[in-house]
Amino acid sequence: MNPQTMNSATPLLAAGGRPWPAEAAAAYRRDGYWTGERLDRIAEAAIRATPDHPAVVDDHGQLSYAELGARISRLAAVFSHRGLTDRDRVILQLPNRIELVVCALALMRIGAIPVYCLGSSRERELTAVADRAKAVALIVGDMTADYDAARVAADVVEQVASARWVMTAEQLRSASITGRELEQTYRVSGTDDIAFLQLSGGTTGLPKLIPRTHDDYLYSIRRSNVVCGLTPQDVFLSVIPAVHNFPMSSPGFLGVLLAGGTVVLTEDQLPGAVFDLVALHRVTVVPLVPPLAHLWVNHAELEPDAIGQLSSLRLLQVGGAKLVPELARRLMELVPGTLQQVFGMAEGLVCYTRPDDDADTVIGTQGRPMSAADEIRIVDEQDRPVASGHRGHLLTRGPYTIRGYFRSPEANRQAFTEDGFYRTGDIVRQRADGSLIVEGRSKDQINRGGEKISAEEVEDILLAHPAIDDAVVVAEPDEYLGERSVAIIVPARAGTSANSGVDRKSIASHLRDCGVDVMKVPDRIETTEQFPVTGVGKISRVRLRTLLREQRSTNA
Ligand code: AMP
Ligand code: DBH
Repeated sequence: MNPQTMNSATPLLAAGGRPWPAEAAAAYRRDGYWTGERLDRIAEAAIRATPDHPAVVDDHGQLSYAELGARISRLAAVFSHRGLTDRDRVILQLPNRIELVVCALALMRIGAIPVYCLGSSRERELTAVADRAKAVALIVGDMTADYDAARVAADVVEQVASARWVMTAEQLRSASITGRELEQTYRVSGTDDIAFLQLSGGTTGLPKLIPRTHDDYLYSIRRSNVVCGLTPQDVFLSVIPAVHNFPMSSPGFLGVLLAGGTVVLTEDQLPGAVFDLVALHRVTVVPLVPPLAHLWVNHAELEPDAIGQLSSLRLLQVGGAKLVPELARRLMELVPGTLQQVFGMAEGLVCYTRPDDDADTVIGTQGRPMSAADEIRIVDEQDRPVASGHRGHLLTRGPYTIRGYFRSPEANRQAFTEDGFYRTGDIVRQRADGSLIVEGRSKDQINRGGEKISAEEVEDILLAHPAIDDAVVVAEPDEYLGERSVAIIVPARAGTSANSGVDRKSIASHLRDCGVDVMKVPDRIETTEQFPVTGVGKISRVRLRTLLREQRSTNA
């Protein structure tokens, strides 16, 4: 039963990323953070203890723990039969359905490495990611009215030398149901090697790949389960796409499978339908991003009777982007005693407010690091620690925070200090009790309701437009999303009549033609003759944001 561990000379993490230094790794093992268990066995205890308990439910059906276990081993055998093997990278773009859970665990069972992509990813990003990961296959969702995922994936296979085949969600479903159940032994790498790759919201031209190991990720899940007090009675609802790090691991659907609870996945985000699901399944834990939390309070205000549907909730988690105190207060009134702020990142560090924190802490802070082994530094521009309680750049290191992105030596030089701290790009202040308050950001990123967009990536694509001479993308406040993206464009002069072809519609269609993610299309387009510059002649984003603010207040 136990998979053999391969004593490979170069684990993938060492070949393509940056492992923890041997000394740190030894300490994490010695102190019990890293336990040598495999992520794909996360549901094993519950499969044995409570085989009939519901494990995963979606909008179409459900699986007990015994069925989940059987489906994982069947699909693992199918993948193995198709030639997939240890360390093969596989792009996974699946919606909130049972097969996402089965497929991710089945791939890891044979040592293959899922690369999680969002449903909004299109050809450009999928190609870049498949290329960087040297993916051998793509597994994508069913065809919808406006997106033929299999066709786009086939185009990616054409363009990426390593990529060989595509499988759709429908094929996956039938394979995991009809495949032969074989409890096989697979040769797999050690638990300190890469289990899967997450995409970073990133600040550079293309998304970076975040390598997470079995050891580090399991620790972050185990610790999250303790902080959140998960039990087999918990019923967890993922309304946000479950491939995000937050609903996957903080404590996420994986934490719930570890605890032996029930995971409910839905593709429906409308609060009316979601409230019905909460009532139907007696949901206890829900992670939300601020825009969804906003929808919840608005819905409850319009339909006060609906509030009763939420009576089973014990933990309403909000994270991914800053929760403003006003919305936090309204949530506290909606479901008293259940709010938890979560400030985390796919690179590692996760902070929680605790269930017994006082109201001020829950409303006014983004929580404190979950582990005693999380090292936090708050520094100025020269990496010198700021005075206690002052704002500064947040750096972090610990047993579940990566030491480097996958195959990105250049990015790693900027994103990590020499002694291995990750530069989060967040500006924070720390209270005496350890709680962090997120005050802003130093990275060129737009946090669009929890979805991170790299300004540089969108700028690069805009610059390829024939009617655009120069372009800068910045965030501006949005009542609902928190932030939205604005592209400020200098239209080309020679040969084109100024402004022609630079309205949002034509730009949106240009971006779509380039295969850009749906959510990365700027929400607003502004034109200008030239950009303001800083003292050293660089384009001043700060000055651009101020100009936009001034413009808005004159227009208001
Ligand atoms: P990523 O690195 O793409 O996983 O995104 C993580 C980033 O999301 C963090 O570095 C923060 O900028 C932002 N973030 C996540 N949770 C919160 C939160 N609760 N409040 C403010 N910002 C957050
Ligand atoms: O935004 C995030 O990436 C995030 C938010 C909350 C995260 O990765 C997490 C919790 O684990």
